[in-house]
Amino acid sequence: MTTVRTPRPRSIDELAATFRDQFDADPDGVWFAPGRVNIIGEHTDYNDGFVLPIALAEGTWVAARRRDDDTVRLHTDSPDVSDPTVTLRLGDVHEGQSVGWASYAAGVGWAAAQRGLDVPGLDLAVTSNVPTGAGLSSSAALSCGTARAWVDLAGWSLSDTEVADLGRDAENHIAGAPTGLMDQLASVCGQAGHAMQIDTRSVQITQIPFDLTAQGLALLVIDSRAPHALVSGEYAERRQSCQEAAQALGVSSLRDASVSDLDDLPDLLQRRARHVITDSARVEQVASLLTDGSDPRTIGPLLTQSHVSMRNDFEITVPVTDLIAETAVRAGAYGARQTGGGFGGCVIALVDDDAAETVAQACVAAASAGGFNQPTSFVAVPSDGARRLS
Ligand code: GAF
Repeated sequence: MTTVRTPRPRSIDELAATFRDQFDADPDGVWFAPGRVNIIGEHTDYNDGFVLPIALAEGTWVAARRRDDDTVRLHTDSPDVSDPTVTLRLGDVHEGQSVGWASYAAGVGWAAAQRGLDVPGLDLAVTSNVPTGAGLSSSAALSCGTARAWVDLAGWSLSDTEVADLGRDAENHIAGAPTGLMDQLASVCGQAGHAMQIDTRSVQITQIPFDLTAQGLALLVIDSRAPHALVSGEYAERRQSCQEAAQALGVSSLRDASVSDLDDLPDLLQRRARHVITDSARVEQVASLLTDGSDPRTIGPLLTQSHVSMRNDFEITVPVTDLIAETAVRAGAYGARQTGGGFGGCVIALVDDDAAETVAQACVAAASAGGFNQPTSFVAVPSDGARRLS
């Protein structure tokens, strides 16, 4: 039995047919925005640090049609939501008032209006092959796919960073998840065959060639199926701790602190800050190894160190992701770590491509022996960012 399975891409024709069923008209176009995997640098983005994500081939497809009023009608085929069809007026979308899953799409219109843009209503039908709550940025895929569609249909002239910002504002102000900008930048700015080293302070993106296949390697994504939620209190609590640590150190963000500054902080803040500072440094180390001609296998131990730092210092891993990361390394991975916001979701493992199946099966066996959900696995392929497809 094959354990590693590529998620099925969605068909544009099927999505257009769904759109016609829902809205009795053809869409003006279809857009796509990817989810992401973060290779390293976790919870560093809201501390002005470095991150290193790739955009995935998996993502969200958005069929959209411009309206001549301020109504937004949305439909999803996701089985995970109780209200797949939502109708609202843009004027009724307010900061701090979530409208459930629709917040990630309608919130983009709200964010555009905040910038003084003229915002037309839209009809939208969406479908996705990124699992929700798996730490693969299904929400950024929805908000950035919608943002790309809105930009094109409204004729706004915005930079890629400004498009990503619309997505983040939807997430922060309407959905109520206090995230940084990494996921939206990855979803908008991804390039096939590259990882993005992002300096989140200057919002400078360096595209680094990341063609593992050419080296006989694969980045295996193992979904623990222990769902995480960024709107729950834990993510906000970590963000708050980082702010407190920076304040106690007299710096504007942890980007300006070093590990040697932390001795006088209370133990908890010391550990939180140490994770952020060391993980941001690990991004720079991984980026150097990937650009100086080193064998990419040499990044493996840094991935594993990142997991240990998230487990011991930042405390955002859970028993099943610890088990999967340890099992992957024992089964032959060069390194493995939980990716994304944490508290469940996916583990990534750097493996020889002919070892992917063995490593995935070892993780299934270990999870089953531990009484956890059966993990699912696929190989991540660095892909292009949000774009119009038709
Ligand atoms: C989530 C957030 F959305 C990102 O901004 C980032 O903080 C990440 O968690 C952790 O690195 O994906």
